[in-house]
Parts: sequence; C-alpha cells; structure tokens
Amino acid sequence: MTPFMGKLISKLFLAQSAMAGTFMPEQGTAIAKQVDNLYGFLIIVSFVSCAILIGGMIYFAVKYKRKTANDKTPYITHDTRLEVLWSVVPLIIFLTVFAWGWVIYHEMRSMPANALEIQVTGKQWAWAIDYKNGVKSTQLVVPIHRDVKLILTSEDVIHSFYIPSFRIKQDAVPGRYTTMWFRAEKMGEFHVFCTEYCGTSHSAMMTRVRVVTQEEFDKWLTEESEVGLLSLAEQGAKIFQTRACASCHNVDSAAVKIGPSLWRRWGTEANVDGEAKIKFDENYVRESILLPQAHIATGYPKPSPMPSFQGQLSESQLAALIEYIKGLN
Ligand code: HEC
Ligand SMILES: [Cu+2]
Repeated sequence: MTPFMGKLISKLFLAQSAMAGTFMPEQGTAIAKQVDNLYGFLIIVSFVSCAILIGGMIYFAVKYKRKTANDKTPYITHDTRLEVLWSVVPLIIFLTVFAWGWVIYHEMRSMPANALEIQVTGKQWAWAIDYKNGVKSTQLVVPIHRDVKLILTSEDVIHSFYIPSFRIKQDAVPGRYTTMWFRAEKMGEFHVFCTEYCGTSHSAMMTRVRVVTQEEFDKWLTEESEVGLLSLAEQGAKIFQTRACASCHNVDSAAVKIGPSLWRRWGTEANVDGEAKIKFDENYVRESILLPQAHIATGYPKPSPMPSFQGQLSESQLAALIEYIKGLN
C-alpha cells in the first residue's frame, strides 16, 4: 500500500470514529465498541470503493473522450491479471467482514454462565420486568460490570427488546422463551425500544435500562421487595404501572390517552352507551378490568381495545387497583 493510501485510510478511520461519537448512541458495552468498529470498517471500505469506482469512471470518461470525428475506439478484449485482482480483492474483504461479524455474533449469542437472570415480558404496550426475588418493575435496573441475562417472552404478539446503546436486540415471542445477554460498562440510563411493530401504541412501548453500582442495585432490590409493606393504594399505584394501565389511562389530568382518564372519576356517573345509569364505583371498575367488553365507555370502539385482565390479577391486586383509582379524586 502506498503511504498516501495508508494516510487516507487512517484519516477516514478518524473521521468515522468521530462520526460514531456524534451520530451513534453512546457505547454502553464492550460489544457496542466491537460492533461500531466493524461498522466503521464497512463505511471505510464503501468510501474507498466508491472513490475508486466513481473516480475511475470520471477519469476514463475525460481521458478517452472522442476528440475528432475519426477518433477510433481501441479494441479491448480482457486482461486476466486485472480480472483476478478485482475478484480476489473484494472476496478477501467480504470474507473478512464475514469472519469478523461471525466472531462478534458468536460472542453476543453465547450466554455467560452465572449471569444475573431477569425475566422480561412484553405486553401491548409495555415491558414487565421480574426479578428472582419477586420484585416487579417497569424499568430494567442492573449492576455495572456484571453479566446480565434476560429471558424474554410475550403475552400477546411478537415484540422486540432493543437497547441501542448496547447494540443488541432480541424478539420476545408469545409461547416461548428467548434470551439475550449484556454486560454494562457505563453508568447511567439508556433507552429501550420495542422494535417489532406490535399495534397502536408500539411507538410508546419504551422503557429504560438503569445501570447502577452493585451496592445501589442491592439496595434498590431490597427496597422494592418491601412493596408488600406498602398501603393498599400504594400497591395499586405500582400495579397500575407494572400492568401497563398507565400506557392507556391518564391519572393526573382529564386528557384522553388510548382510554379515558381515570382522574376524578370516582363516584361520578360512568359514561357508557345506552343503558341505565351506572355509577363509577368498585363494581364498575372491577368489571371494566375483568370484562372490558361488558360496558364500553361512550365514544370508544367496539370491541374495546382494553385487554381483559381476567385470570391475570389476584383479588388482592384488584382491591389494590380499586383503592388507588378511588384515591385519584
Ligand atoms: C390497551 C389500552 C388499555 C389498557 C392497557 C388498559 N385500559 Fe382500561 N380502558 C381502555 C379503553 C380504550 C377504555 C374505554 C373503553 C371501555 O370502556 O372498555 C378503558 C376503560 C377503562 C375503565 C372504565 C373507564 C370509563 O370511563 O368508563 C377503567 C376503570 C379502566 N379502563 C381501568 C384500567 C385498569 C385498572 C387497567 C390496568 C389493569 C387498564 N384499564 C388497562 C384501554 C386500556
Ligand atoms: Cu411491542
């Protein structure tokens, strides 16, 4: 390689990594760096081939332009050396990309032993996160420098758990478990998106990974496991978050989300189609949660988009939710 080419490539590499710093999400794991390096290599190879191809084309177009009326095109058949060169060089580049990608993919997909296992369940339109000690959360909280393995599934349609800063994603499929792992190397909060189109509020199906120190993590986990000691309404508030009620219902303003606001509704008259007056009370809320199709609020589509929670909430969880909604006045 000529020194000029060497210099050019190292310049391109610098430009690419500056670009990655500006346009790419933060690198939260070691794998993220590896993925970006491979990506950078692809960009450089593309730039260089583009320059050779387009540059060569322009050069030949100018150099061999017909200059006089009886200018003759030279008769060219082929050049074996050139043909071998332009076949073998791309072949080597492609095989390099293949081998490089294979090594990274292999590392991404081999689950580490002794990882911290966390259960993640997708449900239209939120992620429910379950820790081994029974703690439920909507945010994924993990300790730094520790292998974490997520066991994913879905309660309804296919979702996909994507953490851009960690450069990993994995489908969550109903009826089976899939896994993914990561080892966070940076403190802070990182976005989680659902990357499998899953219905009306797919774009709102977001959460965060919060990376904390091991001590903070242990503290958080113990605190969360003391939820049982909360008041009924406080437990209800938690369930309201973890069961994704909050993704469809506002609780602090009258604004409509996918469903009606539950703010200051208790004790009023429910707005349901046709029928005699129904009071917004314990029985109405219970029925709304277990049998959403029984009385559909005025102006909402039939069938109601609210999923039934029959069989998914215990009586005490229902009581907690009702107590919470009661307190929204
Ligand atoms: C997918 C969005 C969605 C989710 C999730 C959802 N709801 Fe609903 N909910 C609706 C819609 C839409 C309506 C209005 C249509 C109807 O009456 O079924 C509704 C109606 C209600 C009503 C009756 C409100 C009224 O004005 O009559 C209550 C109470 C309620 N939901 C509570 C809950 C609770 C508690 C949860 C969580 C356990 C929940 N919802 C989860 C969409 C949702
Ligand atoms: Cu989804």
